[in-house]
Amino acid sequence: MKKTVGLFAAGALVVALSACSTGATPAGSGGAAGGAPNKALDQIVVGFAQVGAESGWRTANTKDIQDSFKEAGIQLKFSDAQQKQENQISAIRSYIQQNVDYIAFSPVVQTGWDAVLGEAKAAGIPVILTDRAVDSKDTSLYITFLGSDFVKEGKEAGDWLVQQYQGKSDPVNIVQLEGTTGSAPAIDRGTGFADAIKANPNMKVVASQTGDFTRAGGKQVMEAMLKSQPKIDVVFAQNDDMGLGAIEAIEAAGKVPGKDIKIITVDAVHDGMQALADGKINYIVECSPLLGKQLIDIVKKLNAGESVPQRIVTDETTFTQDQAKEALPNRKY
Ligand code: GYE
Repeated sequence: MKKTVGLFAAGALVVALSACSTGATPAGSGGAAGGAPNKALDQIVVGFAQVGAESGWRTANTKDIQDSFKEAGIQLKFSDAQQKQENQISAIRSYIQQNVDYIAFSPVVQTGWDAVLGEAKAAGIPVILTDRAVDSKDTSLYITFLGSDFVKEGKEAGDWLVQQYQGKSDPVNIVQLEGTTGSAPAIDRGTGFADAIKANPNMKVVASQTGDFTRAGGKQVMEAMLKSQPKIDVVFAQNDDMGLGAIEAIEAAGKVPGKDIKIITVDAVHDGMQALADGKINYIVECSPLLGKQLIDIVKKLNAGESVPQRIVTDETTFTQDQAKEALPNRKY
């Protein structure tokens, strides 16, 4: 009898505690996660819902996150959504069910998250966005967004191009290989690039299509564009992998990538940097996949009851061919 009462009391305590944490966790209210859980680091559980394994960037990002959690001694539950939003939503729901302490995820597309993030909020589980943003009016659905400024990346790609053709008024025909349709980096890089070139009427994006951030996608789209476009001067690939796929298509068509057709990409992962050093790509805007340590910092701060900024922008640079040759030997990914 005594035992039964004890169990019941313990049950009541759990209910009381979770009710308390729900009330005390105003997810995304500008930073703080509410009352400090102050758990020992090895007691903290973070569920991470990754996009997939579509690119060299993603592989480096996954490795960095897994390594950083190991090093910090914080428990990580990891899932790969294979670039499907419905898989990511199920992963998040399963983390909510498992009552993890934090959910971190990189949303495959920008919209359609309000329902599941509302469920996390109701369960009192703070959500951290890494890498990609969500498009939601309700910013209380997440604590912070850690990642790059994709508009700036697109703008830097366009600025470089404008500079290359400065003083010339001949037509410059550009084709764009877009990332995953509806994803923050595809939308924002496209916006930044268009903005940078818009003052130059001779520069025209003559075709723009998604290659879904993959090498195979970039190759396929480029093959079709080489057939349908009478003259292509420049490829703007919204990531290295699609640019690398485009190089294969350009070479197969008997043209010289980097010379007959200039190529600009974003990411600066190892294979992209190698192609840049080899003269097949002309310019790369860096996008850092190394978000693991910053994610750990956020988790530690929230655990200690400290606030974090609602937006944390990653530092990054750009690379010319010469700069790539110099940077390659020390590049970690
Ligand atoms: O540029 C691309 C990846 O979201 C920043 O996703 C990331 C992008 C990255 O597939 O290679």
